Amino acid sequence: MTGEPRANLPPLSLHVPEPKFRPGDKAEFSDVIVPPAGSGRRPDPAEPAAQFHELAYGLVRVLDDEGNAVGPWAPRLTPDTLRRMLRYMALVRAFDERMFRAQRQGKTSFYMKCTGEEAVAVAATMALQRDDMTFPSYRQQGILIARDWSLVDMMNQIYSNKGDRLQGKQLPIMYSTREGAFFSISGNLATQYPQAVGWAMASAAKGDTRIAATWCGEGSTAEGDFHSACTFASVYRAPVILNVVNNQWAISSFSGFAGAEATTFAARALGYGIAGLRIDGNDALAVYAATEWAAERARTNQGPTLIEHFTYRAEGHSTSDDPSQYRSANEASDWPLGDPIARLKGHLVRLGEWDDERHAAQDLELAELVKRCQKEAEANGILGHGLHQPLDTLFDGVFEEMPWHLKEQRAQMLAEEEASGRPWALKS
Ligand SMILES: Cc1ncc(C[n+]2csc(CCOP(=O)(O)OP(=O)(O)O)c2C)c(N)n1
Ligand SMILES: [Mg+2]
Repeated sequence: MTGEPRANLPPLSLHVPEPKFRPGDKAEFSDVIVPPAGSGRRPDPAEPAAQFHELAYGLVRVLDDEGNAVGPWAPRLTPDTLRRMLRYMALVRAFDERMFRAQRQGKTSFYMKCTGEEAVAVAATMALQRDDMTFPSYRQQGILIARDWSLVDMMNQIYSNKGDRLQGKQLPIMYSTREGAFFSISGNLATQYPQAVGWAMASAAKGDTRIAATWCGEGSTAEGDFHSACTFASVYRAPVILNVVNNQWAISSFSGFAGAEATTFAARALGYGIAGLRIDGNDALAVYAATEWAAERARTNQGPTLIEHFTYRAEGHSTSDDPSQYRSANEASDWPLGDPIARLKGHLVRLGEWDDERHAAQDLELAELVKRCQKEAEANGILGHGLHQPLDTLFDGVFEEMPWHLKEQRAQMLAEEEASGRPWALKS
C-alpha cells in the first residue's frame, strides 16, 4: 500500500463543527425546535427502553408561554411547594451573585455560577429523597441549597478559611458532604458518572432503597467515563438517574464538538438500552416531573434513565472566562426557552399564588440573608489573607492510612519550616 490517493475517488475530508454565531453576529434561534408545552407522551415508568425514541429526540415541556402547567407531565405540586422551589432557585442566584462579586473583590480565587440553569439542580433535588445520593458536577450548587445546607459552610469552603471542613484541600466550590448526600466534586470531568453508577450498584447489591443521581455537562459526554458508566448502568439496571446538562457550551467550545450537530444527548441513551428523556431544562416543572418519573423507575428496579436538560449557560463558564470573546452578545437574552426563575414565577402569578411585590421583597430578603452569611463566613478568614490551615494538616484526611512517601514528605516539610523560623505555621 502506498500513500497515493486514487484518481477515481473523491479525496476524503473531515467535518469540523463551527458555531453558528460568533462575537459581532446577531444570534437567531429560529431553527431551535420548541414543541408546545404538554405535547410529550408520559410513558409508564416500566416501559422498555426501546420505546423512548420520540422522547429522546423531542422536548418535554410543562409550562406554556402563559404560565400554565399543561399536559401529562404536569406534576401537580401544591402552591407551597412551588413557592419553596422558586425561593431555592432565587437563593441560588443571590448566592452566585454575591460569591462572584467576592471573587472580583479578591476574597477568593475562583467561582462558578449556574445562572440560567437553576431549575436543573433545584427541581431535581426536590423530586428526590433527602438521602438519595448525588454525584454532581461543579454547576449543581442548587442541590445543597435545596437540601437547606448551611450557606456559611459553603462559603467557608469557597474562602478555604478556618471553618473549611476540607481544610483548603479543594478548589473553591468543590464541596463535599456525606451528611448532605453530596459526593465530593472532582475537577476531572465525568469521573462522577462511573462513581454514581458504582454507588447505585452497591446500593442495590446491599438491598438498600436509596438511589443515585449524577449530573455532567454536554461537553463532558465526550469523556470515556460517560460511556463506560452508561454500559454498567444498562447491563446491571443500576438504580441511577444520569443527567446531562446541555447548556450549549463547554467553556468556549460549542455543543457541536460533543456531538450535538449529529444527534441529541438524550439519544445517547438509546444505544445503551437506557430510557432517554430530552426535556426543557428551563422549565422547573418539567425537571421535577422527569426526575420524579426516573426516580420511580429506578426505585422499582426498572433501570436507569438518562435525562438531557436542554438549557443555556447565561453567563461565563467561571470567573476565569470571558464569553464575549467567543459567542454572540445576544445569545443569553434571546434564548428561546427563557429564564427558569421568571417562568416559575409566572406560573405562580398565573395561579394567583404570587405577585411582583412579594417577589421583589423575597429578592431583597435573600440578598440580605446571603450578605449576613457572608459576614459570618468571613469572620473565619478569606483566601489570600495568611494561612488558615496549619501546615501540619496538609497531608491529613486524604488517605485512611498515610502512605510512607507522604509521611516522609510531611517530615521534610516540617523540618524545613522549623528551620525557616516561622513556627506559627506549624501549630494545629
Ligand atoms: C478531563 C478534563 N478535561 C478537561 C477539563 C477542562 N475543563 C473544565 S470545565 C470544561 C468544560 C466542560 O463543559 P461541559 O461538560 O459542557 O460543562 P459546563 O461547564 O458547561 O457545565 C473543561 C473542558 C477538565 N477539567 N477535565
Ligand atoms: Mg456545557
